[in-house]
Amino acid sequence: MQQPFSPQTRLPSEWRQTPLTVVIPTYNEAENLAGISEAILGLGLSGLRLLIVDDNSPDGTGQMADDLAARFNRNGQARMSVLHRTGKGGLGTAYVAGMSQALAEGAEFVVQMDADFSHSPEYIPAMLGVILSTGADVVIGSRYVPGGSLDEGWSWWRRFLSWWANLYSRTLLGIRVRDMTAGFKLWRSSALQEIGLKNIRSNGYIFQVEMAYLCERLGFRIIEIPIHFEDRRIGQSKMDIPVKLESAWRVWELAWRHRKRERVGRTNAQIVSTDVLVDDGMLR
Ligand SMILES: Nc1nc2c(ncn2[C@@H]2O[C@H](COP(=O)(O)OP(=O)(O)O)[C@@H](O)[C@H]2O)c(=O)[nH]1
Ligand SMILES: [Mg+2]
Repeated sequence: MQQPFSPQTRLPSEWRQTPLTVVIPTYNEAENLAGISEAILGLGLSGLRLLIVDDNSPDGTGQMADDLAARFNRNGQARMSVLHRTGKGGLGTAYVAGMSQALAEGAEFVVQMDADFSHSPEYIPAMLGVILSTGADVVIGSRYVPGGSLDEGWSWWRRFLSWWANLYSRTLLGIRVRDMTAGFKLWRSSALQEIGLKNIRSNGYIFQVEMAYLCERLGFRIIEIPIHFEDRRIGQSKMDIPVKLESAWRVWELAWRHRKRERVGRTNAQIVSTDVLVDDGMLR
């Protein structure tokens, strides 16, 4: 099947200057950090800043991030920064801290992604092209829209778990986003402000579900673009079985907690997926 858009999207030069902060939470990612930082900062997006949120990783990821930042920030540039937290506080609170800092520093757009190359940096220009050309509130790198795919190495059991988690949370929350647990997203800053990061309590996978749910509750314009999701290149997943199980009952809890959040003067969320995308990442 033909890819509905090219990951190596070329953007007009003024779009490349868009103030955009990529937030990556890390816990024991020393083996991935240099590679992912170089790939992201090498995309040729002059407005892009990289923010690492490290939880005092025992493998020294935090120190390595400082060293990389010193290298990338030579000549008075501010391309990379590091937020150090004192201990493993979970993915959700790491994102809330990192996104809050990005907003405070004036980012117009914020990308969230893993450090482990599951989310290929090559999609970032395409996601930026889509959000700028459509005015969407959020672009989701989705495994479950036409053209999206999962690592061939995933066992049937992992596929089943991911499929089931999606079906369960979509049905229970009554929402239409296809990839509810997607961790690769590009946010318009105004959308994060409207969500109110201080209202987010979830950690683990449920953080992604909570954010997706609020996007629909608040009537956002959501675009899912297809990605190929690679298994992490090096190291182990930090998401263990208890985190996964906790997510299941937390879906109920977040449905209750956000029951009064309204769409402010908007009709239903508009959810668009790839069938309207053309080769260069722009919408028809
Ligand atoms: N700062 C911080 N990062 C975390 C924590 N847990 C996971 N991460 C990072 O969050 C990202 C997603 O975790 P990962 O293990 O790849 O989850 P998976 O892709 O679902 O297997 C990776 O970059 C991890 O290093 C945490 O407690 N604190
Ligand atoms: Mg990962």
